[in-house]
Amino acid sequence: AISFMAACQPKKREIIFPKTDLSKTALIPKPLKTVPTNSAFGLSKNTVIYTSGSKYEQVGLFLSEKVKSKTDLDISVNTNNGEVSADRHIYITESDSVDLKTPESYQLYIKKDSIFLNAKTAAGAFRGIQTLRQLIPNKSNDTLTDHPLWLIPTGKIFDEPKFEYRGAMLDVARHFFTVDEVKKYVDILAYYKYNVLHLHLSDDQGWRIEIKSWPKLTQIGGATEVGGGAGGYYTQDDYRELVEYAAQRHMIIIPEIDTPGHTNAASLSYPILNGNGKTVKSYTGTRVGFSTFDTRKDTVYSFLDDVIREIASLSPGPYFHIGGDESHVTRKRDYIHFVEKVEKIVQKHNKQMMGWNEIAQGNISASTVTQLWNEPHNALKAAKNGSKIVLSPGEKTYLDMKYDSLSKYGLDWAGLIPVDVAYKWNPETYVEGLSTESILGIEAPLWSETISNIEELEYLAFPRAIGYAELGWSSSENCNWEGYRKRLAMHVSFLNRMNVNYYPTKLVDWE
Ligand code: TNX
Repeated sequence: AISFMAACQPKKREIIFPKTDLSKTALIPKPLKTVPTNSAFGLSKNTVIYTSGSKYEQVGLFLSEKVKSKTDLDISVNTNNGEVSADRHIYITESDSVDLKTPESYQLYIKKDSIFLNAKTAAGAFRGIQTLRQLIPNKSNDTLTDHPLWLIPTGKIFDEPKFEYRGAMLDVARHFFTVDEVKKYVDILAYYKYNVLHLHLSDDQGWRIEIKSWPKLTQIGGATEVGGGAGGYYTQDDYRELVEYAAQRHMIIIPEIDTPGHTNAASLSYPILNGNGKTVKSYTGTRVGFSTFDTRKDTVYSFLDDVIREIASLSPGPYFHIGGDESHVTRKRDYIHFVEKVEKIVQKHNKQMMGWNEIAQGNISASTVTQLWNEPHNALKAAKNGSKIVLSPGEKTYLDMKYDSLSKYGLDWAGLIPVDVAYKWNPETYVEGLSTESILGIEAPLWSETISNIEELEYLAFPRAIGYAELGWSSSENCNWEGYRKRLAMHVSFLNRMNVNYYPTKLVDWE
């Protein structure tokens, strides 16, 4: 006997999908392992997303929003709104499978009528969602059935990051970038599985974050920038908004207050901090290395205690970056005294210190993270002491270096960095003697001496930042320039849809 339910179920007509190949899709970063099964999942108005738990529901809602903007489909999350006859499901599920080795690992099983996305954490699910977004074609197939289907190739994807830290740095001090501009940058970075935005919040030319206990920092120090423009700063509410926006994309913001050099704007606001023996004047040029705090003054440390306390209280992430680079007018012993003292202040506020490679001259603790930009020997010294290293070698990862001699923006002190040079290096072997276990990850800094708005930012950042995303996430066996440049060519539609002013290098045959 046939049950009432079964008898009333409309019979699903078997659709014959065109042959697909999941392993030949243009995913960036390239997943660890892909097994194609050559059929398709038809994303349509009849698709519904189901998620486990409220954190996963946020991820589901994010997917639904992105599906809407790409296809105009309204896909509901955890409700079947009655109007649709849901016959295709996307399940986003927490899993404790041992195959999920890191918090950001995920597995994607794409079948003809369901997609299963499994992850240990919402962050892992979020990374998997980015993969799924990239698999949704730009155009629907309108001939297979009576409604449009966006055909996603079937198969399995097993994926995990190579490095736990995949960062981009933005210098908002040399030129200020608004909250909306930073959000747009975060959106694009998140699509490529970045998980860190490092904000360079202070430098000689400007101070960019409100500190309630030292208000002149933004009143005076916030009012200048390179070239004499108006500058600007984030209120603490603005900063909270950015932190929250990034958190929704499972990214952290690392605040950097650059010290003891690169401090002209702070000393202009409060001359008592100054230690270079000269009268402080506002500075809107692009020289480096002329300013320093007075490292023997107690006020400098009570100032930093206030600044770090206020910023740490706005920062859910584990790190506080103290800069530490190019302190050319600080005596070496004063510099070391300073770094060691400030490390204790950062730790007192429950953060791990981070600093540019010069900090390793001091006796820093193993929990402090050293960011390599130009001195492998200092990175090696820190690693030997148990510290983790973030790799940002100038000649490979500096987004502010020109692509070629004709580049409209950028500097060239670390060389020209065309799109292939940016991609063709292996972080795991870049520093001789530095073991993979010591490498926390990679970060691409964008210094802003030559750029002052989002179009100029995008011109320098893209497409190079997309390559660093792959170098940071994909296994080195999966990083291959010929394969990458072909996949990158297919990303124009995303970049155009996002209105990104990328540099259309001739090294890529853009679609
Ligand atoms: C060096 S890299 C700097 C910055 C400049 C940058 C320009 C580093 C830690 N310091 O102050 O903006 O070069 O490329």
